[in-house]
Amino acid sequence: MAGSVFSYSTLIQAVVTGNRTKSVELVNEALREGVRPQDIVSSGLQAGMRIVGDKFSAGDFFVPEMLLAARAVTRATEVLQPHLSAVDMPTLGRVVLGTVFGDIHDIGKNLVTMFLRGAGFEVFDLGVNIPADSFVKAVKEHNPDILGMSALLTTTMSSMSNIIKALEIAGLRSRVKVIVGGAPVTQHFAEHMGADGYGADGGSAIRLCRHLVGK
Ligand code: B1M
Repeated sequence: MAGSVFSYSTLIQAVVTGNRTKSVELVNEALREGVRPQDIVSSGLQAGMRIVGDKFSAGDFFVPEMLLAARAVTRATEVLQPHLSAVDMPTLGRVVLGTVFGDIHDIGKNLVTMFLRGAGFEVFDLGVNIPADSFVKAVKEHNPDILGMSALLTTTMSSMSNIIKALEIAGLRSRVKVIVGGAPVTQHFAEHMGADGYGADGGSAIRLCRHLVGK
């Protein structure tokens, strides 16, 4: 729209109402106006998703509304992808990442993947609903510096410790650093279950991974 000025509240509203077309249009508008992609994610897309979650908790929204909002964010994220990706950067390290078994939430994991790739990490994204043995198999196959697990449900975050145990049984635990994240996960939980680090968001995941690979 000629002469329009991007506002976060309009983008948040588009996400909350699950309006894909408007979300994409507004992200493009923000990019044209020079807004940082990272800020579009945190102050626009993620802020909208927080409101969707609150409405779901309050019983004002149901799964279909969450799904529509998720699709709007996924489309908007696709537009942001090239702006978050690294060009001709030396590889900082290799990361294998996935959402744990029983959990199909992937927006946060996809964003972390994009942020890490943007920072120069080589990332193997295993997808969602990944059982412990598939994480172990991927560590054997890709020999990563870091294994990342994402969980959005209080019922699935507990399986993260089983994956660490499975790595120990396979004799791989000392070969790979383990990081965890997702809305219900905390620093305390990460330390308690034996992870090497916790990332609250894409930016902190970058800082954490750089620290763990010593770069
Ligand atoms: Co669901 N869901 N959901 N959901 N959903 C939550 C998580 C919930 C908190 C909503 C609520 O009640 N307020 C609630 C969980 C409650 C709990 O566990 N105590 C919930 C529920 C209950 C459910 C179902 C059980 C609902 C049902 O069927 N009755 C069901 C479960 C399905 C399953 O997984 N088996 C379900 C389904 C869904 C949809 C499919 C509809 C959809 C997901 C679509 C998709 O992902 N493709 C969905 C959505 C969209 C949400 C909310 C609204 C938004 C999640 C999101 O995308 N956030 C969510 C409420 C909320 O989180 N406030 C909710 C935006 C995203 C950018 O943030 O994922 O936190 P996040 O990722 C961040 C950080 O956490 C961090 O960085 C990311 C970027 O900054 N991070 C990492 C994430 N992973 C990381 C890994 C790292 C480091 C950092 O290192 C490895």
